Amino acid sequence: MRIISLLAVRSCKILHSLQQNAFLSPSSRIAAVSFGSTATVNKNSGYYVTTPIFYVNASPHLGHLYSAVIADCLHRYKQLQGFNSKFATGTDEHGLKVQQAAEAAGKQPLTFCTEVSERFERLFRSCNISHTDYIRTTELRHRQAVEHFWSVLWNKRLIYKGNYEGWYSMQDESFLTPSQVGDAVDSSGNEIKVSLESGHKVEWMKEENYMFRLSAFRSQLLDWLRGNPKAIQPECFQQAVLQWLQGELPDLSVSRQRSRLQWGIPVPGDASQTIYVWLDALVNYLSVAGYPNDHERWWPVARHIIGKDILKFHAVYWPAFLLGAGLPLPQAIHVHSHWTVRGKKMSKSLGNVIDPLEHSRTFTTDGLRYFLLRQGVPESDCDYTEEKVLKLLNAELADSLGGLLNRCTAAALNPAQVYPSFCAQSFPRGQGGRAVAEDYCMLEAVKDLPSVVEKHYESLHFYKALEAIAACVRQTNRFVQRHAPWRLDRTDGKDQQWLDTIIHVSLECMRVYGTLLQPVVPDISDKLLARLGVQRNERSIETLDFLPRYWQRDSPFEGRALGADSGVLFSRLESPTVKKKTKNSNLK
Ligand code: ME8
Repeated sequence: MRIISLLAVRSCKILHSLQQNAFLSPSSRIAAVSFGSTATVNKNSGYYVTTPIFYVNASPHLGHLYSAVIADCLHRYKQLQGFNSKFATGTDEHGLKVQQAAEAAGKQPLTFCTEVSERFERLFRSCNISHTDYIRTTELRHRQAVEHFWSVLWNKRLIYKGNYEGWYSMQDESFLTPSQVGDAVDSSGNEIKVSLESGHKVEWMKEENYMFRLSAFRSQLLDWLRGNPKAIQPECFQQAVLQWLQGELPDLSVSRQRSRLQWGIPVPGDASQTIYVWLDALVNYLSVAGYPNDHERWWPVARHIIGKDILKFHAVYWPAFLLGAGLPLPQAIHVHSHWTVRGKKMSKSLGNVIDPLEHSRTFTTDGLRYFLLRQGVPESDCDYTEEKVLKLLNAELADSLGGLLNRCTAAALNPAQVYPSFCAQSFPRGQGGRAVAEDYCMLEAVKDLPSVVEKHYESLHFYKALEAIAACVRQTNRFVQRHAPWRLDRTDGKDQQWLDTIIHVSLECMRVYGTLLQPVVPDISDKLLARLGVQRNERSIETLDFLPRYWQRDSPFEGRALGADSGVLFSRLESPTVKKKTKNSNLK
């Protein structure tokens, strides 16, 4: 304590990092204290990002792909920064609603789960989701992790046998207090009780089962959040959790009678009970990290991407379980909001569920990824319509970025098909050349772009990063338009030098855009960078050195042959195509 207060006098930054580290494992805490600050990022320590594991009671929809694309983008970005990054996704296969869905399909639960899980895997593969692990809760490695985790909590007397009586929502697999329940009428006109948060039907449940001492963790959870303002991001969700923690926090039922729920992991030592599906599911993050024998490397660097619907499970139950088990808490929980379709929640009954595979075929994989990240705002719900997708992709990928590449690499302007030379007299650092004030503004903007984009990628505000890139692409298009290189006289030496300079600067700008866009649209970026002749080992963000010739440094690109022309970067999408495809899909 004395050491902490002395350090605090010296640096509040260090105090802050020590407060954060109050929740690290003892060994990591010692390491953090001895290094003084956690500010220096240690890339060797790795990075571990997860998506929720998705229920297999229904096919994947757009929202599932959205979470996976966010996590994929973060993972790819971290890899570009040189981190050894691990990325896990998968399927949540136990519980009552999966049991009932299998029954309704007339299939054995495991056969049913395998079929749906494979649909998720196919979708992710086809959308370039580059996960390094795919976990299914029916796997043996997971069952062993859950059993071990349960035994740790049991041995610490944090689980006890009790009587649960209260409301339960099967759709959410969630227990609710009376204040979280309201009245509604179902489609047949019957009066029912529903969860105020999700709108799903709830039922009264009375059972003897195992309870977790959640109430004992309230003050530790509050301390964790108060000491870690970025534990849950964006901030509005951290505030929501702090609010919940002001309310009642009853102990949590963590098992169901096996007679009611057979499809799940039995409680160790009591085969008459099945482990609560959320406790089972949350442990997946540890299973992937190698728990219980080999998790020291990955678990302390874990970050969860989740939708706002499952915040309580991740920001209250999960940290309480982890604290109980003596494990470090996740580095951060990144929350995103939901997609609606024409202003309505996606639902089977409304028939408006968006099939992401179908739409990735219509708009291309990169097109759909770009749209989701360009339009998705973590703090608020976003609306999906095909017209919006079409308009955005045509404007930003086909016309703006694709058009720019086309102009600067077309044989008419660049007959030698090289990265032409930069002429310092035409574009001097001071005045006297042919460049005008707006051109210098553009250089400033593109020079700053990597740090702007990195800041937004880091906070998962991808839409802000993409907005900044799109604005720079527009500036570069204006730059080319302004100087109309096609009007220059190639027989005039000075004109030729200026023409080369315009193209050189434009290609340099595009090299920056292509590099920064890699985590979002990997195929398009690859095509763009390959066309510019940028080798794979020249595509890291760290070594991205924009327009070195302007700062009187050598450029490895100047004079280099361009890569092969593999066609337009992104083909314009035609409305009738979209309409026709949509019509067909509606007929299915
Ligand atoms: O809750 N918009 O699985 P789940 C954006 N198995 N994202 C959406 C969305 C929408 N309209 N709808 C769903 C479960 N999502 C549990 C998770 S984790 C240990 C267990 C995304 O199949 C979002 O990430 O219901 C949400 O949190 C998740 O899918 C819920 O998927």
